[in-house]
Amino acid sequence: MLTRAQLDTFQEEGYVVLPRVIPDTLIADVLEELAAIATDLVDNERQHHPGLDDLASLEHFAQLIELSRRTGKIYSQYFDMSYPTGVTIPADTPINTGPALFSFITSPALLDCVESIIGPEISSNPVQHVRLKLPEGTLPENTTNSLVGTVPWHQDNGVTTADADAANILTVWAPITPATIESGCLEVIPGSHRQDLLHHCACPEGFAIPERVISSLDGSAVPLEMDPGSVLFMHKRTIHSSLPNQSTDQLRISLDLRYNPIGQATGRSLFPDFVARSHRSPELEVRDPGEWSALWEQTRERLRAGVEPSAFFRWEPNDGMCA
Ligand SMILES: O=C(O)CCC(=O)C(=O)O
Repeated sequence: MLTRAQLDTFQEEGYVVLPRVIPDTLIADVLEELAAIATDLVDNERQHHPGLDDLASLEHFAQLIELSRRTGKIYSQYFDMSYPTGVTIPADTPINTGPALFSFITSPALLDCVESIIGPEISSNPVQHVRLKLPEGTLPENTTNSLVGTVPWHQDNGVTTADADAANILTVWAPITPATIESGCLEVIPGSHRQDLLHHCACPEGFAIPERVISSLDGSAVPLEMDPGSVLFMHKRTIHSSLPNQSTDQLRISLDLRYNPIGQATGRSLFPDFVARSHRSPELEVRDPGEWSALWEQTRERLRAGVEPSAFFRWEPNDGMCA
């Protein structure tokens, strides 16, 4: 639950960070789940590239960093709990909908906080990611994949479709490893949620608010260093971005989740939402991680059939407003 003072901060600043929300055991479970994926990946790559045999002596995530550096490949999709947006995907596109992630999304301590902000009828919004931000020096050249690199300035309202503009979508961001200025924490512009939705322009990472617009705004960016267990709650129009990971050997691992009141549009209607908590109709709550996983499997089948980018993006790449 948020205190009155914490709720006031959320209203005033457009965000609030709460320490020690998520139990250590849950953080450990998520780390273990991700480490197992990393190990499988490395084992699989070693079978095809005997030159990678020495990786076996490294710790799981060090193996992944070194694997990415040596192969120049991006492995983010194996860890993410969403599919790529706006594209038709192949049948073998991986996704990570493991039970530890499900336990995190539905964690009672987290949902108590979410309830304080959006009320007791809570849907898990499918705009969600697992990010393993690689050290800059190990990123393949010209990488623009924001699951492993930086994220430019944006409002989350700008990454959902316009049908959800009236929805009360809350962003929840949680570090699984320490998020520091060095490892590439988030930065936010306090009070920026009072802006309307700003125009986002096409950029290599997707869509972003141009730097010239950011520098003309009142208020400067605040980096949010956070420890695992703490949680950031953020308004959908709060302007934010994330810094590069300037460490040499640390993965910055985080989850970004979203929730909205049951029945409201999610802004990504091709992806599955589910009832995470309902006081009114508890029988609607999804409690089985397998059920959640199946929803995403069914989604993959739909995406294989072909998608229109407009089903995901509100901005036109060449709309004449970004020159
Ligand atoms: O985790 C990050 O680096 C960026 C996350 C973000 O911008 C978001 O969740 O909207």
